[in-house]
Amino acid sequence: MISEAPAIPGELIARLRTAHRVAVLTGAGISAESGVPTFREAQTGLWARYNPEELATSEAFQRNPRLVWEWYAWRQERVRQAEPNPGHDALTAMERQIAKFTLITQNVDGLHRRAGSHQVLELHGNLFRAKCFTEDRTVEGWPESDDLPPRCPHCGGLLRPNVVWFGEMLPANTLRAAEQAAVNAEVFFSIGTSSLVYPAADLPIAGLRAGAMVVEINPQPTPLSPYVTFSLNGAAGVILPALVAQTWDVER
Ligand code: BJW
Repeated sequence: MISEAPAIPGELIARLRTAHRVAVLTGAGISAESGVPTFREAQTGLWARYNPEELATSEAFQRNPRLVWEWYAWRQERVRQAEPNPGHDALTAMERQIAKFTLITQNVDGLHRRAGSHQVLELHGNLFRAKCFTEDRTVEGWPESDDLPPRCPHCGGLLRPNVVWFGEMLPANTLRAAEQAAVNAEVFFSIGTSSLVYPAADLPIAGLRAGAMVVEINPQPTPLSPYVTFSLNGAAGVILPALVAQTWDVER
């Protein structure tokens, strides 16, 4: 991984200084420097033999609800122990500089809000919320039990994490707001995402088609890379603070 920020293109700095509308899409890579594993990297310990793509489905939950619930409980614990990193912090600083700033995240870890970002659209839900698998209603609290997953206090159905699994619809209003932000943006950032999962992966393309300058920040190339205006190759926690400091001359 590159630890020094690559030069930030002057054209990007100039565009950001006058921009009124900026949209940012983040993925698991922005939380990697907080110690939260990315979605597609190898898991550790107990979970090393499981493939996350195969656990994040309603079929997996139906087959083995306890296993899936425990995987999410393990991830919750890792996130509780994590802190936002300089990449998250730089995005909160960027929000303060831009009149209409929208932070669209695929992450379910809540770290952007913990860092202090306000305009956050959570496309894939949140690890710390639950809903009823049977009735799909959000559930705030439930009786403690040794049987996992816990049961819905309303109907007795199994509870599941309130996240979006493969084959499920994204929250309609949130997706609509994200699409609006993408097509209205003067600058669109795609940060720390493999750009493999739709409809999130379409957002930078929608921005590009509508005339945005599209900037990718990632140590690795992705399927989006050939189309972007600028690729900044490296860690978000290194590049974003440098970009904010060079653009606005502000203390974070
Ligand atoms: C760093 C870094 C550092 C490392 N700094 N970077 C069109 C075409 C083909 C398929 C489809 C399509 N439209 C829909 C589909 C189907 C499907 C899909 O996209 N499949 C693809 C895999 C092909 N999509 C869906 O099913 C979606 N629903 C839907 O479309 O509904 C309508 C519909 C229904 C039925 C049929 C058809 C349509 C739902 C998608 C839900 C995704 N859910 C998950 C799980 C959420 C809960 C959980 O966390 O457990 O969301 S899957 C997983 O992937 C998770 C992530 O949010 C998402 C994206 O992953 P992300 O964030 O990109 O992470 P990684 O690990 O892949 O990448 C990390 C990146 O960081 C890497 O690039 C690193 O290099 C980089 N990095 N360190 C910066 N320091």
